[in-house]
Amino acid sequence: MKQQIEEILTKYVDTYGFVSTIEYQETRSSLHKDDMYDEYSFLDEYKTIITLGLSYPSESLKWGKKGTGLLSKYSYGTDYHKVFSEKLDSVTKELNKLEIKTHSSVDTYKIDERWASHLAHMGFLGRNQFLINKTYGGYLYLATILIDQDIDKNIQLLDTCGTCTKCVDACPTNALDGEFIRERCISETTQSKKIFNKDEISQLKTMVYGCDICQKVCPKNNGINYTHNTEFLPTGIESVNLIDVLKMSNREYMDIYRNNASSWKGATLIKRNALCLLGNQKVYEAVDEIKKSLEKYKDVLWYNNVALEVLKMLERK
Ligand code: B12
Ligand code: SF4
Ligand code: SF4
Repeated sequence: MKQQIEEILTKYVDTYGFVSTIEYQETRSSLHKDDMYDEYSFLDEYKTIITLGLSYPSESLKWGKKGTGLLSKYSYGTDYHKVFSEKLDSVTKELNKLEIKTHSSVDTYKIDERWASHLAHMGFLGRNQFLINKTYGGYLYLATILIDQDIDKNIQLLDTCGTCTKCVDACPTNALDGEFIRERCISETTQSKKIFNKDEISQLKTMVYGCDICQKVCPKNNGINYTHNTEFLPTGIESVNLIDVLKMSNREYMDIYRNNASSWKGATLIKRNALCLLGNQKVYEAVDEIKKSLEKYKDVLWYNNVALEVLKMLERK
């Protein structure tokens, strides 16, 4: 049975692993309490978690032009949720033909995907929080399939960070000091609909969505650049003209970004991030457009607060 399952997995994903639901539940519940994954009853019907990885290219677009902002690498090309979901559908159809009961998910379900992947020996957990695979480094999207069969894990010797602290030292907001401090992470900031303080505004300089720093500096990623999953190559929309995005209606924005992973929280969030970049890049010609957008989003507190602060920055010249 294991061999049949592995033959199916090899057809659709770059790497995979197996861990028993019991090991996942026991180890995780002893490490983490009262967080968003601290509920395990859904696992009762299943015996094994298959963890799956799809690699994405590591090459970054260069930021070079005032008035623009980049999306982070994990949102280049087509939304990985869509690409992965299609692959998961194909895998589960084939598993179901073998009379295996399945439940697949990517990113959204009740499973801590990095912890499961680490237990399944698909890679080790780095200080930058990434699941780091021997072949693909941290450039790996993760997903899981629960199955009602016992499958032994493929045991591998796992790497470690050793004495390296490059990501901890490079993180501009000290989000990796000691443990991961989510509220400090710029990636979190770019995805939060909250009132920003001046510090948070000042952190968004060239990236309009996400943050790649702790992944870029990691030596375990050196020389890794797999481009065979061509869906994840940039298509041209990853370099965002900041004034143009402010001018867009929600519909115009969605027509362009619907299939991109950065759009999941909507146009207003990206526009709010664009405001920060416009302020920090001192794009003075944006003032009129910011004022218009302020009128449009007058009821959105977390937008207003940034727009007013950025106007002060640009009008202070
Ligand atoms: C919420 C979330 C976020 C939040 C919080 C991230 C975080 N570090 O917790 C925010 C918005 C900040 C975020 C940012 C990013 N994310 Co995110 N995110 C998630 C999500 C949905 C849940 C993560 C989570 O809350 N885990 C649970 C908490 C408890 O984890 P934790 O506190 O970090 O604890 C971990 C470690 O501390 C470790 N640990 C704790 N104790 C111990 C003890 C020992 C002995 C060991 C060894 C380890 C260990 O184990 C835990 C395992 O997760 C997952 C998808 C999923 N369903 O799992 C994607 C996911 C983790 N994100 C992903 C990505 C790509 C990113 C970004 C790179 C995106 C970007 N470019 O901006 C950044 C990276 C930031 C970073 N350095 O982690 C990928 C990671 C892929 C990989 N190879 O690791 C995932 C798996 C999505 C996916 N399906 O591919 N993310
Ligand atoms: S994603 Fe950026 S802000 Fe978040 S931990 Fe990594 S380097 Fe720090
Ligand atoms: S940069 Fe160094 S410390 Fe950070 S995850 Fe990579 S190897 Fe580990």
